Amino acid sequence: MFSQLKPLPTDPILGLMAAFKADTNANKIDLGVGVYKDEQGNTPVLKAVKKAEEFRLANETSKSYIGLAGNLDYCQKMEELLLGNAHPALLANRVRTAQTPGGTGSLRVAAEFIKRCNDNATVWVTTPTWANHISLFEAAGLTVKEYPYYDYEKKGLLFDEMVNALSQIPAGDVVLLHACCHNPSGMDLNAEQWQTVTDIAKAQGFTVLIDIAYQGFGTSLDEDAAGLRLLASQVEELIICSSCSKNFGLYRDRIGACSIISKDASAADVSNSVLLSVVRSIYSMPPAHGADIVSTILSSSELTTMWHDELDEMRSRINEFRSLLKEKLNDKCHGMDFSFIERQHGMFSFLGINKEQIERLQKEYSIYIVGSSRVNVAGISHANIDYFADAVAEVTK
Ligand code: PLP
Ligand code: TYF
Repeated sequence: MFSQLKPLPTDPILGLMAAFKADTNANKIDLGVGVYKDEQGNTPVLKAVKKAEEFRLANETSKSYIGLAGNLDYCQKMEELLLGNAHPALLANRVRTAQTPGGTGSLRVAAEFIKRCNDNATVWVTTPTWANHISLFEAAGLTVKEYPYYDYEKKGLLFDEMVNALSQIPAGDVVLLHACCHNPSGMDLNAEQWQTVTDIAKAQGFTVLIDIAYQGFGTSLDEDAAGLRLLASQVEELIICSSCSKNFGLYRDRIGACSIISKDASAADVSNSVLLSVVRSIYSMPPAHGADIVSTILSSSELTTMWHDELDEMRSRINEFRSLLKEKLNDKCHGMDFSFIERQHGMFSFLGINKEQIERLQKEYSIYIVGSSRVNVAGISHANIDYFADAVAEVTK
């Protein structure tokens, strides 16, 4: 039976990780996979996480099953982190949340949930988007289509084109929006644009799915969720797929959440029963560790302060290097303008260089960036920024 199988290509981003590991050049730079790195190029466990893990080791009393929705305290804390403490949707008891294995698990659960709502739903994603979005929704048997988003020429948003496209999407379809730190472009909507999109969603009646994988990496925990909170206060139904991989640095512990907002409390109970049925049919119950860590941190004011400080430090470092990178590249690459890097948010921006130049960076300089020219700004440090900017100047000459 297995002999029928044809080999499939690997994920290009994860492939870069392996190629980087195997490279013996001492000057090599990894700007590929979206993982935060400190000045030394490490991705350390956050101090707040270590403290919470110590607490857990000392206090865990059982390894019994945790239930379909996972850790309920974690689910509640995530709703508050995403929506803010006194959001009207929370006060009206319209939100139901399941702990999921990472943001990816959340998206996969959401895809099955959408399929149960409407077998014929089309999911609309930004051009471009995180490649996994497309495969995750297609894996659930949904059709995926794209709407204009990033302007590769002007390095901004194609907002008018986006508005035109969204204005044609009917009720029964789903529109995926990145809450902040758009992957891969770094280009986010401003407050006015969020309001416009919300108005279109209300007029058209389509359902919005918000993917929030970088809360706290853009401007602040609250600012990065402002668009999501606006939508949640003005539309009847919303799906939120969140991840603690980046902001808690819990990547390999696979911790995220899928939150469904319904039109009222009783509709929310129905949605919840379907959400949990989907969970049961995929993995039954999520693993406990990551959720315990997050709920321990968010239950302690001391650990929450520690986490906020560590998150602020990560964001500040990224933003510092956005500015430095812009300066160095503008300085060294004559006739090119990299000021867009400073206007974008989160770990990613497209350099806007071509395939051949990207290949030269890898072959001649051991600088690894994704084939779309997406760079992870967190991979830049004081130690490598000149080497990087000189290499970009050389290949773009
Ligand atoms: N959504 C986006 C846009 C992402 O970039 C990622 C990956 O980092 C995820 C979701 C899911 O991340 P994870 O499954 O590691 O929590
Ligand atoms: O885009 C990124 O780099 C992150 C990490 O299959 C990632 O979102 C990349 C590929 C993948 C899973 C996670």
